Amino acid sequence: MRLNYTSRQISDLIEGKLMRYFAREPHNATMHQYYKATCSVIRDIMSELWLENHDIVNSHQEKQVYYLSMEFLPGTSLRNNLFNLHLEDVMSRSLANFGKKLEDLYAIDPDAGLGNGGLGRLASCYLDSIASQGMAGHGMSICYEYGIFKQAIENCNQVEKADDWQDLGEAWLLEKEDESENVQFGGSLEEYWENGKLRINHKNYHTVIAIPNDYYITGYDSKVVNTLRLYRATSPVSIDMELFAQGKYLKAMEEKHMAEIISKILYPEDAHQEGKMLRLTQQYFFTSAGIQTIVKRHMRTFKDLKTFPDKVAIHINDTHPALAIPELMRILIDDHRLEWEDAWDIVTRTVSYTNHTVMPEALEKWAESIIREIQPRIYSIIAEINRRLTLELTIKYPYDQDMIRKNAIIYDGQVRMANLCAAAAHTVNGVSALHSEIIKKDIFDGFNKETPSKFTNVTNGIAYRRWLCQANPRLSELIEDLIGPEFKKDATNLEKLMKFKEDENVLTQLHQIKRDNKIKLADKIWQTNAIKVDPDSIFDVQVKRIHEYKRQLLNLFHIIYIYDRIKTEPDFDIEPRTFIFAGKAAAGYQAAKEIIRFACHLANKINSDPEARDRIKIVFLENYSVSLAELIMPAADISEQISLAGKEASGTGNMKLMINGALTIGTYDGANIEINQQVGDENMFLFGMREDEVQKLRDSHSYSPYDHMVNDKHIYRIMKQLSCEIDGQCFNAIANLITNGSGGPADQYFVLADFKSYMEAQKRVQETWKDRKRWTQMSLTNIAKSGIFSADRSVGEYAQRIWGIESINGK
Ligand code: 26Q
Repeated sequence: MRLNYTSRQISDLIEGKLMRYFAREPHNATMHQYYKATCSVIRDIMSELWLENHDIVNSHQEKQVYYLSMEFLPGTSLRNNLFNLHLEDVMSRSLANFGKKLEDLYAIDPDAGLGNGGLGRLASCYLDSIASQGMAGHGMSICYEYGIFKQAIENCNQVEKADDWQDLGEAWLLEKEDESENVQFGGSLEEYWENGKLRINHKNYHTVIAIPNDYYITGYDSKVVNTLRLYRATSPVSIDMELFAQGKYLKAMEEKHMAEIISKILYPEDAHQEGKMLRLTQQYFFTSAGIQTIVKRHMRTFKDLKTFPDKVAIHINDTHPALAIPELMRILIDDHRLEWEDAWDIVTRTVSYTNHTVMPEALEKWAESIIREIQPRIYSIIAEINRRLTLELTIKYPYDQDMIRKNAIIYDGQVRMANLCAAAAHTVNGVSALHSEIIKKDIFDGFNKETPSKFTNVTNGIAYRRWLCQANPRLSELIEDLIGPEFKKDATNLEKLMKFKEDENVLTQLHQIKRDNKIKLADKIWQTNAIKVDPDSIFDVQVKRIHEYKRQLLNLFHIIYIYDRIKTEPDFDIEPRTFIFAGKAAAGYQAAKEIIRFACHLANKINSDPEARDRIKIVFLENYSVSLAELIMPAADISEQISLAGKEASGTGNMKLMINGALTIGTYDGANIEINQQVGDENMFLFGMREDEVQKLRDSHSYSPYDHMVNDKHIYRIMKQLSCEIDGQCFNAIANLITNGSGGPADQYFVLADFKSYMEAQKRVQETWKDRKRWTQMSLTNIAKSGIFSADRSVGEYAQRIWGIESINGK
């Protein structure tokens, strides 16, 4: 699909915007004004496409999916939209008419950081693929005023700075005030009889208004434009004039203030749930608004709720939007007067759910009292779902108390959101083959016995047109020269690259492109960290949130080991390496913050040691984000995916690095296993315990990190240095976590147990690097075999097996 705009036309449109919005002539407009004018022109184009597409969807009455998620991480939009609409060239020329460069606009396009990490980025990758494949599907979330904090590293400590993204990011949003919804909080319930039926009246509640801000989602070469609907909270009363008249000015504005807090900020925790009332309030706020809109839209077109599950799929991204389930029940029963059984039938045929974690501390549980306080009617519906579920189980398994203990939604005064989702969803999926098996035997053991057919796997995928074509244009061009442009629509075509495995010329070009990308990253490192790194060294990359289970410590301990060998054995054989780290720690996660401090001090120590610094370097890049990732992925030689087996649900950074030609050093965990199936043992570096071995070791209660320390001289020396030998700093808290557990189990993520195996895998990395041809062939193989990790494949599976939606392209 090509749009027919000339560069003159686009220039005229931009000029018009500059005049009308800013009263500026092109020659005296600022770069920010150009940016806003350009975004606005593109937004208009997308609006036109959206309107067209809206008509098609309505006239064909196609089924649509709504993807509910507390988080989306779109990153930047300008380049992506131009790329998708094939407008990059024409826009470049239009701006050149004013003497401006498109690249300079890209540089100021802010990241929309409305998510923490993997889960939010996955949601954005999926919206891209849904539109690219011509399907009707929309995201729904919160329009956080402040997204994920900006991370600064000051004196080796993480400092959180506010992310005021809307200053410029607002250019992409379209407020639709007329489609606002009222969300009711608090209050009490009153029962009454109506035509012989018991009805519920919810009274004395207070109302918060949810104002939609739509963010257009374009697809590659697709006429479909979908929306990500982000709700902003406000109050129906701006000032309480009664209180104002009494001179209570602050109090008079309290209600508005309290309402607006709801969409103020994204919670920065991503694997730890704390029972904070505001978090649950956020969850009910956007799910209620979203579900109200979905039902209204359906009624407007179809005028009948019976067809609802045939026309609408609602997807719950992790348990965070789980209140969508009782909310839909509430609307069907209280507002549309359906019987419980009919409402439940509709809900259970409409809702599907993805689980993203098995970490017990991340599984959402809320005190019954909190849910009751936030919305008593929602609480009463959850209690009724639970009553019916446990009654059914008691009848079916009269002697199996375990079944109820495991499956109950309400247990011990707590509401378990994962069980609510498993009870209501027609399909429950994990995000990699291993993870989908683990959830069946672990958290959903009971449900799996009861309804095994509900459970399935959809391995994650990435928006590879962003991560390869846009982030690594030179590699993308080379691929296009070699195999033609079809790979941009169907990533499995990348496999055709295999026939160039022996082509010296291609291998040389591949190496050269990687080297140039490394020079670009080296420039960035020089600008931000004032560290000079060698583009001919191995760029060894571990970029992801900082978590104990992801085991950045394993990597850091190994670096100390190498350093130690360099210091004690002057001719120790080491290929020059640059260890690159990036990632945010949740603001309240002390151990993760210590790991950052440790990495930075270790970097100071090594980078300033003349005996070591020309052989190894460490860089911690601050503020890991989608745009920083776009710079790092194309420049990586080694991809560190070293989580404890069984803990990383899937990982998606592993896929982004793979498609950019990095080789994986990884454990048998998450999607690493599927990467291994694609490339074989000979094209990656696997190490460490398997999931069943971890389980066995844990169950045996015989694991002793202390023994590893005293029996292995290298480990001993590493642990010793943690006490005050790193850049004059002490890391006793880290040493304690490993050796005695600081209250919990010692070394609960088995860092020391996997150390030796990791060290050996790292030796294999180094030996392989010495043979450049072999390395580049492995790199090519990784690119060629990465097609399966396209989000198009994942979304295709969801569409076919879970949502039941189809493409409208060509209709
Ligand atoms: C829950 C309750 C209260 C506060 C915060 C949370 C919360 C927020 C975010 C819990 C978890 C998250 C995010 C989880 C996440 O990003 N999981 C990752 O999902 C990716 C996409 O499926 C996987 O690839 C990763 O393996 C998984 O860790």
